[in-house]
Amino acid sequence: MLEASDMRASAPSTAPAAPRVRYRTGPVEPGPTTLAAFGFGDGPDAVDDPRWFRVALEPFGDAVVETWEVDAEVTHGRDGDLRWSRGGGWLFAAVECRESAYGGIEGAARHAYELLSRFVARGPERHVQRIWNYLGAINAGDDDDERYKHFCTGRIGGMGDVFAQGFPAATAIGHHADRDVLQVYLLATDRPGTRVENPRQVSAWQYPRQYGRTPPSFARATLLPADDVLAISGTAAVVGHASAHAGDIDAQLAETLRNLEALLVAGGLPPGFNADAPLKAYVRHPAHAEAVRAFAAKHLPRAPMLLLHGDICREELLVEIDGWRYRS
Ligand code: 3EB
Repeated sequence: MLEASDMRASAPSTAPAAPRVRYRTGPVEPGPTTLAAFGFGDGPDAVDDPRWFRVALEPFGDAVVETWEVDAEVTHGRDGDLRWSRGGGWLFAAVECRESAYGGIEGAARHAYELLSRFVARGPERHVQRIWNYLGAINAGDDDDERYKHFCTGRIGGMGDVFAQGFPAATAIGHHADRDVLQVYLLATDRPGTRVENPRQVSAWQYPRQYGRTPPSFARATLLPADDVLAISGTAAVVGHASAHAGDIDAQLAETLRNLEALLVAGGLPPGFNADAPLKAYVRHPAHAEAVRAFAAKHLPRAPMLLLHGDICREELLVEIDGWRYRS
């Protein structure tokens, strides 16, 4: 039998590990330590559970479930348009709403961010590390009236004090499901993380006026506490503030990989995307899915890679990659 002092000595380090992100095939139900589980595209929902979230993007290839596992029991609930789960110092929160109930994309984005920031401010997990946004017809509308730009305005309007110390890493992608549906979900924790920018790129919140009235409010990546995983934002062929290689999928992929590698260096992670680097590629044109797969097979052969049909927030961008890089 262990003495109390022995038990202390053998206990894990005080900072609980970041959620483990995995892609699984076959039916998956959330278990006691599952913080969140995601299906992709149209499909039957096997469970009615606040942790189960169906992302409105169709996968290329077999159905996959993404799971986030923590080292602790998870509790969960619902609160109007918002659902949440928490455990081990980590919080998942998600909002799905109809734009038409909030006067359009700008009002819906403000609503979603208000709900999320109010909810996060009430609990101990008030450090938002990573956030995902999926909206319909992201590139519809001209110039300052493009829907993505209205989304950016609503987003900053709804971000409360919880985002005041700096923006989380983010993804914003256009879906092809019901155009009226906005989906936003986040990962937060009870300790601050470290924001990471890409020296090859102008920080998004400093983009010049030509990209819209409201610059996008996100960091390029966050190093989650306790520094064992880099959460990587949607990353595309943006150099400085400009889109590179318009119309050229292979050149955009190569530039995107340079940006991803630069983020690993900036975040102090080992180089390369190994089996502990689950990634997602958002592909604008289904005709490019094969090129993306071939690029990934050649340059990211060990990284688990999920391909999804989604529009990137600048019309000329054909592909975007996000994901995680664990220290292992
Ligand atoms: C870019 O680098 C590409 O608005 O939350 C990437 C990741 C992009 C997140 C966002 C936008 C967002 O500007 C677009």
